[in-house]
Amino acid sequence: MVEHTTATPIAEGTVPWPEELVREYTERGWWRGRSLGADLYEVADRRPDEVALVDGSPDTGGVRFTSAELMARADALACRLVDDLGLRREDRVVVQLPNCWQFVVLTLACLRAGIVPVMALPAHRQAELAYLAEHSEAAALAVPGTLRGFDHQEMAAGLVSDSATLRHVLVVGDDVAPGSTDLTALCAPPDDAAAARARWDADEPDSRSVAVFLLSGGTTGLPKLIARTHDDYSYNARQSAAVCGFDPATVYLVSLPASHNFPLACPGILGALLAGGRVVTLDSPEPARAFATIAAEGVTVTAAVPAVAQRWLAHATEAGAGQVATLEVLQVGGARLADEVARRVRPVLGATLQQVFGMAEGLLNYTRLDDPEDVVCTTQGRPMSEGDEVRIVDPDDRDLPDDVAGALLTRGPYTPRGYYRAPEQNARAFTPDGWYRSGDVVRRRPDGNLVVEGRDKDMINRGGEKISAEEVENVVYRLPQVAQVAAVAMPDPDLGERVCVYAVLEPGAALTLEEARQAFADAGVARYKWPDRLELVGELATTKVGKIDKKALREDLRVRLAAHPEEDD
Ligand code: OOB
Repeated sequence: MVEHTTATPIAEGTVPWPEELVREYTERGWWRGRSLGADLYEVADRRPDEVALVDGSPDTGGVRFTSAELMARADALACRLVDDLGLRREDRVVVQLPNCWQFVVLTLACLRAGIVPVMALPAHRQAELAYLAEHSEAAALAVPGTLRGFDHQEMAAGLVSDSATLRHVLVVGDDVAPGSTDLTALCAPPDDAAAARARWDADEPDSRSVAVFLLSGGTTGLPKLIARTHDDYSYNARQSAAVCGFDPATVYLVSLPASHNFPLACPGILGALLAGGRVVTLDSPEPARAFATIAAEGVTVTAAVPAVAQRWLAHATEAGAGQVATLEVLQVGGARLADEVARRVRPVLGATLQQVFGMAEGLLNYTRLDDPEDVVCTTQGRPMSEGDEVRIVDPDDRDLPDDVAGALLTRGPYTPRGYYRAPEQNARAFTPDGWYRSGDVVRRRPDGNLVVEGRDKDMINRGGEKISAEEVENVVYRLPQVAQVAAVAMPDPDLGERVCVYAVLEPGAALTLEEARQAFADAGVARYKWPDRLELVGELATTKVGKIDKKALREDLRVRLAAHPEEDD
């Protein structure tokens, strides 16, 4: 056991917006100057007895809470986190839960108490979680007991014993080990709901303090944390809800991992609740289960990545679309949706497609529900807020005219000015006057809609999950056989992209794809980052300045795939 240290205050690591913009955002009503918990109560108080949360998953399902019940449980959990576990305002909790009602109650409890969830993914393993806990100086970790055959509770116990700050493991599951805390029990209704509420009403977190930490899409060796404040994240969810037409009749299905920005707040769980609608959680987007849940709960809107949308289209083509008759809007984002697939959404599913081009760093672009079919099927929409600033620039940061593709830079009322505790990365990813370099290559049409043409960042987008090439390369470099390595995106009909690793070996050495994947398992890295294909080569092409030429490698891969599509090592 290591000695526990006390976490340093969050504010030290965040980059605030300039004060004159804070005034402007506030004057224009974008920032409300109050906590997300207060926003949620304002809505819940108008419709306390309406069902706000339904859990549709087999393990945690059968749960339906009204708005009043949901908020009361969140307040009760907030009290217990503080009184029973000793957590304090600004303490961090790494949240690694599947989509379940406890995820929602925990998130709302954190918002009420000013405890900050760090939104990890169920797919993450020791490597990612240890880093997130350390970098955020987390005091607690919330995990499922076992999920898809993996014992998260055991992993969490190991992380706690190696960590200087982690003190608690919160578990959702039947077999809570001694030493762990049963999160479901901690989410029980309060004895005195009015008292629990009054406590947090009187002790609201500051609106400019951090509400949640999101994870960056990954271009560096280690993921970056994005500190989203109550002011900015509330606006993110409310404005999204307005643009997407969310209202009290909305029934929103969350089947993508809920800790992603898209299903969490675009408009997602928070947007649905803030619009007075209902959230239905489901722990997988598997088509048969998703369709059955849509039918059972009368789901009106949901979010998918293109890979999921394609599976749903295939399922509907085979099994019919009768079960999704209530579905009015299918949001698709996270990766480029092919125009041909986009065109099939309305005829096959009977729902309006909405393309969403967003990022955990902020900027959200949506096609609008009344846009012409051409806009909906061939563009990724336009910024949701009047406050969004977008520039499309050439390699020297000079603005480009409409219809010419260039790098997308952005600033605005819900796009933070820097990553958390990352001054070096901030110097690269943000300009001195606060523009975020998204790494996306886009073109703006004269009608204002953006078309994503590609990217200039070293990232692989595997079915919407972002993988840093550098992170993959760092793991492969641990193998003694390897002299040089480069990870590149490999085109894939189902996932859009997969991970291909090019390696130059030491003289006389050998390496198989299986051995390379084993290195990822040994390092405790999430499975979606493991290489799908290995290409052994004599040398790696370099650019004029001596950097590995990834463009040339992608072209080489295209040629190899055309010649030997099935070969994978
Ligand atoms: C969403 O957020 P992240 O942070 O996982 O990834 C952001 C990156 C973007 O920079 C872009 O490279 C890519 O994902 N992306 C898209 C896209 N939506 C995201 N590329 C092409 N077409 C799209 N429609 O992925 C995210 C966050 C909020 C809402 C929706 C997606």
